[in-house]
Amino acid sequence: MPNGAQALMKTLVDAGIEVCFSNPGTSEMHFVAALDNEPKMRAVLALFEGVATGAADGYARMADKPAATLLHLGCGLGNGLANLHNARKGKVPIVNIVGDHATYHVKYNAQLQSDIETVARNVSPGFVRTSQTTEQLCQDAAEAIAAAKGLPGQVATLILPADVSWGEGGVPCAPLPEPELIAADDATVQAVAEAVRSDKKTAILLGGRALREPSLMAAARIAAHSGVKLFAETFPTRIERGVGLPPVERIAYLAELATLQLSEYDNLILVDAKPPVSFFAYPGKPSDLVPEHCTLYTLSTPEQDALSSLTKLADVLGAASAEPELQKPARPSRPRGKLTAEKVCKALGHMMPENSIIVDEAITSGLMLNAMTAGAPRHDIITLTGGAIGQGLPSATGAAIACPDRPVYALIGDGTAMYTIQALWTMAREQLNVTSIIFNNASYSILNVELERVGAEEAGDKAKSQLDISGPVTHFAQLAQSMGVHGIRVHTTEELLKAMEYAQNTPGPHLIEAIVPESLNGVKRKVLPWLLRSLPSLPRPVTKALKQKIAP
Ligand SMILES: Cc1ncc(C[n+]2csc(CCOP(=O)(O)OP(=O)(O)O)c2C)c(N)n1
Ligand SMILES: [Mg+2]
Repeated sequence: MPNGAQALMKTLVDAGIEVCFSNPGTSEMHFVAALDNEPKMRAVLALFEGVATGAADGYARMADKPAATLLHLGCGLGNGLANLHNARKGKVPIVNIVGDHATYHVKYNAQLQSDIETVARNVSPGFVRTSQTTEQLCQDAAEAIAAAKGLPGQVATLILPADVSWGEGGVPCAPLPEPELIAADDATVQAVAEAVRSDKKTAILLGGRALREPSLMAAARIAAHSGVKLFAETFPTRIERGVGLPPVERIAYLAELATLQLSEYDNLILVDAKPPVSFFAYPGKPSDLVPEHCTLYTLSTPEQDALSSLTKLADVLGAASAEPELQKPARPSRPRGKLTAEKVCKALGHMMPENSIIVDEAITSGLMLNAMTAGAPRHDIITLTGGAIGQGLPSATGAAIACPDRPVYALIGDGTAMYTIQALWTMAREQLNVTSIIFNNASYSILNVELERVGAEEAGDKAKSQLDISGPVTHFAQLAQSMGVHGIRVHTTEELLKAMEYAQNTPGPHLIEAIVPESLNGVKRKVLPWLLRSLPSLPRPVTKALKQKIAP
């Protein structure tokens, strides 16, 4: 008879969970020992729990199945919470295994004793369970896995007391049957089809899994046939794009620009997406970005299957054989001159190979990323779904483990990079094909923009110092070297291109630290809030041109 941990390991791999991102402690030792009995389980050590959880997120986005995390009690789980939050918002499946004290030890309130379930509930509202007996453990695990994998994907947390783990008499459990995918019902499809056929201006907002190729193609056929506009949500979990795929305009991060994008539509059809809302509240500005005159329709919810719902809609509209608009090749030219964040994005668009995976956590330095890569060969972009920074380097780690044959580019702000910089160590240890590009602008630049936008203009030196990371300036290339990652600092566009070419031709992880000015600095930063405020009073062609300039 296996012990609990051994049976749990078998239950996990039988359900297709083959990677465990771990940061263990004493209470997880039997699980750690059980790794040796299970050749199908790959164990990947992370030096901070936020790296383990972010890697599990990036892995699942690319592998289309969950990984497990192994975390140490409430404190370990707490350290991993921000990236579990990003996974939750992205509807990404993850199975957390959180070790706990032995059941009989709890009453002594030892040092690490804490309320793990309360910590877990925030990111795992649909499934938190403390397994009570070794016999029951694997049934609990199978249910956790099923909860994580069902639509919408979610974070499931299984708490594993040490005695349940080491106890004899574990019984591996076969995977539970996969639930059937449910398409939108006929009445809903008919109502949406009527909206599309009406003479009102109609847009479809695609989110979640609707941003993957099959759904995009179905939506693009509908667009080609019926003239509806296609939008993508602001922060896609994973969007497939580039040459040969339908181009889709993303809703802008800046609420004023999003309002502008949506203002001309009378109907908005949601497909695996929420109605757009402002990222933050700003004094005197609306939170709800759907125009008042606009009618909302939901073709399919995150619990339903976007692809079969869109296919049904296309059939009802007679759009099934329409010729979709597809992106043509259009790479930017090789950048030259002074190095800027925009030129880094341009260099990427110029040279990235087909099937690249881009993890975008470049914050203000990535303003031009979408435009510069739109006509590049086919690729995926992963974004910061929950707004909790420190996701990019871990996520790139997980994506590279899911897709070892695909180049991964992690585009990361310098402030953001410092939250989970330990991911570099895991990239080196696992020899992952990740090129991390850090935009060192020595600033929390976006917060300086936000400072002006929220109207807190009287900020003095003490306030401004909280948004300034220029003293000391972090040396990311040296940090990378110290963790076994080839690292180089570049000051010019030529140096950047050389470093990118070297990274492309040399397997294993690389870090390129680009010393760049802030994308929104000086006059631009001062003018932006004023410009955004005046958008509603400007003529439409002018506002469209401005949107194109600020956030193409
Ligand atoms: C977990 C978490 N902590 C803090 C923040 C607030 N925050 C948003 S962006 C940012 C700084 C980003 O700086 P950087 O990565 O350098 O990008 P830049 O603004 O310079 O483009 C901070 C601290 C957040 N979003 N999430
Ligand atoms: Mg910065």
